[in-house]
This record gives sequence, C-alpha cells and structure tokens, in this order.
Amino acid sequence: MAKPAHKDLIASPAEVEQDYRDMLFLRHFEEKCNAAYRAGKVGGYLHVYIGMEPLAVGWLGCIKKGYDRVIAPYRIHGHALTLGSDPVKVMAEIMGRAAGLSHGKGGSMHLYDVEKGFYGGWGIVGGHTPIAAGLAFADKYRNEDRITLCYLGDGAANAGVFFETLNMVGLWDLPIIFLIENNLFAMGTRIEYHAADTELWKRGVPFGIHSERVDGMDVFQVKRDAQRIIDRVRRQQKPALVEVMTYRFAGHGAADNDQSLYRTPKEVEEARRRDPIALIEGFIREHNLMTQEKMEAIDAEIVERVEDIYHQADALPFPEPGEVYEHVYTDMLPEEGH
Ligand SMILES: Cc1ncc(C[n+]2csc(CCOP(=O)(O)OP(=O)(O)O)c2C)c(N)n1
Repeated sequence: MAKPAHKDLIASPAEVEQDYRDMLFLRHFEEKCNAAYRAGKVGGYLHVYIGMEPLAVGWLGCIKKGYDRVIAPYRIHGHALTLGSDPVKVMAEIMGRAAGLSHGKGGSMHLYDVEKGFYGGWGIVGGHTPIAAGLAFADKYRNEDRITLCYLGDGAANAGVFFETLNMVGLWDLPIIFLIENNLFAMGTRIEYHAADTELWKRGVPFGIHSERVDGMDVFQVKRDAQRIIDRVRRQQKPALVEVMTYRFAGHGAADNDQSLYRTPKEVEEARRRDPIALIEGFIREHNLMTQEKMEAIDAEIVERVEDIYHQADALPFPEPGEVYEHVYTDMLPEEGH
C-alpha cells in the first residue's frame, strides 16, 4: 500500500480489488461461453463483451442498482451479471435451459431481469432506443428521479429510429443517457465505412442534448466520467449522450470466423495494449496493491467459480416442448372498449 490508489480518484484498495474481480469474472465467464459454444452447448447467437468490460463494471457501478433502468442491445452478458442477475440463470439462458432468465427461450441476446432494473436484451439494431425513451418518459411523468441508461453500438447510432428518439428525448428533456459503445465495428464494417461523421458523440448536439466522448478502457477513468454524467442527468432531469471509446477483441459473434476480412491481427495486438484487464493489473502492480501471488489466486478462484456456474447450468433441463408458446406473447389483453 505504498502509494494512494489514484492521485485524483478516491478508490480504496478494496474498491480496486472489487473492480478487478468484477472485470475478471466477466472475462472468464465469457471465455467459458465461447468454449461452450465451440462444444456445441450454445444454440443460436453468442456475442461476447471481451475488451468492453469497463462499460458494464464502471457505468453500472455508478447507477442506483435495482432502481435506475438499464436497457441494451444484444452483447449483454456483462450488463446482466453486473446488475446482479444470478450467474447460473444467465449461463442457463445462454444454454437454452428452462431455468434461464428468459425461460430458455431468449438465449444470449435476450436476457431480462426487471427486478434488477434490466430491460434486455434486443436484437433489432437501434430498435430498443425508443423503448428506452419510453422508460425515461414514464419516470419523468411519475416525478421519480430514476435515470435510464441506454447502451447502443456504433452501428446502431446510424439507425433512423435513433435520430427520431433523440429528437423526442431532447424535446421532452427526458432523464436518459445514451451510451454509444464505439468498438469501431458494426459486424465486419469499420466505422469509416458506415458513419458519415465518425465522431458519434456529435449525434446529440443538434437536439440540444449534452454530448461528449470519453474513454472506455481504464475502469477508473470510466467510473469518474460515469459518476459525473449520471449525477448531472439525475440532477438536471435532462438527457445526455456519451460516446465511449472501446474495442471488441473477439469477433462480432461466435460465428465470425474470418476477421481478416475487416482487420489485421496487428491491429488487435495493438489494441490489446489497452486491454482493460491488463490496465488494471498494471495499476495494481504500480501501486503495490497486491502481490503477484494474490492476483494469481484471485484468477484461479474466479476460474473455479465460473466452472461451477457452468456445471450447475449444464445440469439443468431444457424447456418442455409443450411450453413453446408460453412466455412468448402477453396475456394482458386490453379491456373491452379500449
Ligand atoms: C435493424 C437491423 N439491421 C441489421 C441487423 C444485423 N446486425 C446484427 S448486429 C449488427 C451490427 C451492429 O453493430 P453495432 O451497433 O456497432 O454493435 P456491436 O455489435 O459492435 O456491439 C447488424 C448490422 C439487425 N440485427 N437489425
């Protein structure tokens, strides 16, 4: 404990350890998901967040968990786990088991846990942004000081529906943060080929929305920016748009077998120099916060925990064929005359 944890961040050694554990847990959890996919244990899609962990751990660490609302696209294991969803239920959903968060019918892209404030889990790119505005509208209408945190990708930032949503959100001053996860790619299309203006933070400016670009790799910097912006939106009851600069180390999805079509191994290697896990490990070493043995012990403990989660989930049954139409459509029919 030779030096303070960070010269202008009030982070105790215990907080640093917690952030390290949380990010490492997401990393190992998703490496296990990838292995499970390769072993034929995951049906459908699988999109991992490897390299983007601070966006979940940092931002969700600064909201009021279970009170504020969170909604995201389909790269969402990290969001559900960080919000406190039962990891066995998350893994079970990814593996299509009946005890999964969506009864085994949603899979990796459709995790929901409303008790934890998590509203999914959406596969139509950009399509969840007006739903997010609806959540924020409801809170404003009821005079509740909740905020809505809406994650979306750089590709989604081009969707027409997103611009319409920004207009309404700006007009109505809704308490929402659009967090654009700029990982530089939309599937195999690099940002220069899909966005007329690659400074995505500017998307909010024409609508009078407070907009800025921030870092997404150094979890401590991420937390500082997140807390400042979240406090601002809650206090002012006005929207914000944040472009968070990050990088996707894995392929777009588990079936993305030829990344050479859109990037070189050298580029990935260079981006790895700012791997969020390597950055926090470097920080821990620099400030003598843990011995190498302790870091290795934490790593081993987390690997074991993830193995245990996987085996628990794998022991769970699939849904019965007769349940196929259950939990698909609402049974809340409108009353007659409405
Ligand atoms: C409306 C719509 N168009 C196209 C697709 C196919 N699609 C799935 S993911 C994706 C890329 C989205 O990229 P981005 O928003 O940057 O998110 P990332 O995968 O980088 O997290 C596309 C085009 C879709 N799901 N929905």
